[in-house]
Amino acid sequence: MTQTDFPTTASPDGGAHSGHHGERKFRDYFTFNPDHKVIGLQYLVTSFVFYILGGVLATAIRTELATPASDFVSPDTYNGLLTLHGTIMIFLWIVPAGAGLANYLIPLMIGAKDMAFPKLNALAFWMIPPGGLMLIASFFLETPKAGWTSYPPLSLVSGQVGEGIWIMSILVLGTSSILGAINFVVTILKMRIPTMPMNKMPLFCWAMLATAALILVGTPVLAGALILLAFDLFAGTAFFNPSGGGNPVVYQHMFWFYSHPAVYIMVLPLFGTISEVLPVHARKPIFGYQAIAYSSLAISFLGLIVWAHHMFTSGTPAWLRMFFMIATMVIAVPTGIKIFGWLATVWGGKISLNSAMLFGLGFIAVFVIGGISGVMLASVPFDIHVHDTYFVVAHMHYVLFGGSVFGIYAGIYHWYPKMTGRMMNEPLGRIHFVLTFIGMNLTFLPMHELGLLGMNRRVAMYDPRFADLNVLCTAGSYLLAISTLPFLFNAIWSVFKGKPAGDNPWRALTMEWQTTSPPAIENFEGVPVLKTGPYDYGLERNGSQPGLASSDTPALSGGSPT
Ligand code: HEM
Ligand SMILES: [Cu+2]
Repeated sequence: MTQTDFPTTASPDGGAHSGHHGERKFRDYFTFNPDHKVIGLQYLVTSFVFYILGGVLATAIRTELATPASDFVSPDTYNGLLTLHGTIMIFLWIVPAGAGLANYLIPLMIGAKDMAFPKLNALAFWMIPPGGLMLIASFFLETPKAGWTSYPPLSLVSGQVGEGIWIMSILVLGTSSILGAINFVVTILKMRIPTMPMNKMPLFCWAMLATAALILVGTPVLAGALILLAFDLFAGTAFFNPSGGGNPVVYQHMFWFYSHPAVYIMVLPLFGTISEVLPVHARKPIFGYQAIAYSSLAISFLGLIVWAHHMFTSGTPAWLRMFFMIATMVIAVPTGIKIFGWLATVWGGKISLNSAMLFGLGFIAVFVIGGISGVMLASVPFDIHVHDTYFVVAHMHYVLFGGSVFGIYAGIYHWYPKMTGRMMNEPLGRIHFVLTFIGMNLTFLPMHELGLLGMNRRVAMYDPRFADLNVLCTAGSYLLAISTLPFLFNAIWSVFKGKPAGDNPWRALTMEWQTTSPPAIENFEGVPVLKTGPYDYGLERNGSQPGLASSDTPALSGGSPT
C-alpha cells in the first residue's frame, strides 16, 4: 500500500499531457521517501524548526544575561540552556540546513535524476529527528551541561544522564552527516550529464565536494572521541579522566580535529550558495571561477591543519603554537580570494537589490568582520588575552550567524521559487533583512568590547560594570527573535498565495532553472543539455537560451560561448 502512496517515478496519472509533471503529495514529506527533493525540503523544514527552538533558548540565555545577577534561571539551568543552544544550532540547524540545500540542488544542478544512493539519503535524513528528539528529551530527564564542546573533566562530573544523551545524540547526527557526505561526493563525481566536465559545474557543487571531504575525514574522529568519553563516563576507564591518569587535552585535540573543520562544514555550503546567488542577481559572470572553485578545496585542506588554535592556552608547546598560528592565518588567503571574487562579481553589475541579493551582500559584510576577528584570534599573544571571553563569542557569531544563517536565507529566497513554484513576498523579505541585519549587529558587536574588557563566556552572573553593554546585546537578541516572524509568515503564506514563479523567474543559467518549478519527480524530461556555462551572463552567445536573450544583461568584454 505504501508503494502506491509515494510513486518514485513520474506517474502518468492517466492525464494526457502530464507525463513528466508528476506531483508530490503533502503527506510524501512525512514518509521515508528516496526523492532528493523531498529529502532536501525535509532537511530544510526540520532544521528550521530546530532553529526556532535554538532561538528560543538563545532568548532565554540573553534574558538571564540582561542583568548581572542570576535572576531568571538558576546557574545550573543556565548551563543546560547554553549547552543545548550551541548543540542545536550547530548540529540540528546549520549542518542539516546546508545538507538540505545540497540534497535539493546537487542533482538538479548536474542534470541527474536523483542522488547516487537515494535510500541511504533518506536514511541520513531520518536519523535527524531521533537525534533531535533525544536532546529535547533531555529537558525532561537531565540536560547536558558541559557546553557544546563537552570538555572533560567537566563533562565527566556534570551529570551522567545528560552527558550520555548528548553523546548518543551527536553520534546519531554525525552518522547522518557521514551518510549524506558519501552521497554528495559520489553524486557530484559520477552523476553529471556527459556534457558537464568538472570545470563547468556550478560552484555550489565544488563547495559541497570540499564540505563532504571535511565531513568524511573529521566526523569519525569526533565519533572516536565521544565513544572514549562515554567509556570514561560509564565504564570507569580513564582515557581523558585526569583522576584516573587520563589526559583531557587529548580529548581537546580529537574534538577540535573535527570541530575546526566543522566550522567550514557549516560555512562552505553557504560560500557555494553565495557564488550562485550573486552572479544571477548582478547579471554578471562570476569573477574567477577556477580561483573560487579551488579555494574551496584549499580551505578544506588547510581547515584540517589548524585545529589547535582553539588550544593556545591548553599548554600547547610554543613551537607548535607557532605552526598553528601561521597555518590559521594562511586560511585567510583562500577565503580572501573568494571575497574578492564575489566583490568583483557584483562590481559594476546590474544589481537587483532583492531579498536574496540583500542577504548575499549582508553575508559578505558580516562574514568579513568575523574573518578579521578570526585572524586576530589566530595571533597567539592576542588569543591568550581574549580566549574564553566574549570576544570569541562575538567572532563565532559573526562567522556563523553572519556567514551561515545569512547564507541560508540568501539561498532560501533565491531557490524558493524553484522549490515551490511561487515567489516570496519581496517587501516582507526586505523587512526581514533589515531587522536581521540590525538585530545581528546589535547583539554581537558589543560582545567584542565585552570580551576585550574581560567578560568571561559561559557565565550566568557577571561583574556589574559589564551591565550596559549586555543590555544592548539582549535588546538585539529580542529584535532578532522578532525578525524571524516576517520570514516565517512569508515562507508559509507564499506556498499558497505567492505569485506563480514560472520555470526561471531570475533568468538564471544553472541547470536547476531549466526544469519546471517545482521540478517534476524525475527532475528533467530526458537528459538535459548544457547550453551555456553556468555563469555566462551578458556574454555573447548563440541565443539558444530561452528567456535570457533579453537586453538587460550588461555587455562584457571578452569571453566566447562554449
Ligand atoms: C579567517 C578565518 C578564521 C580564523 C582565522 C579563525 C580563527 C579562530 C580562532 C583562533 C579561534 C579560537 C579562539 C579561542 O578560543 O581563543 C576561533 C574560534 C572559533 N571560530 Fe573561528 N576562525 C575563522 C573562521 C571561522 C569560521 C568560518 C567559522 C564558522 C563558520 C568559525 C567559527 C569559530 C567558532 C565556532 C569558534 C569558537 C569555538 C569555541 O571555542 O566554542 N571561525 N576561530
Ligand atoms: Cu577553529
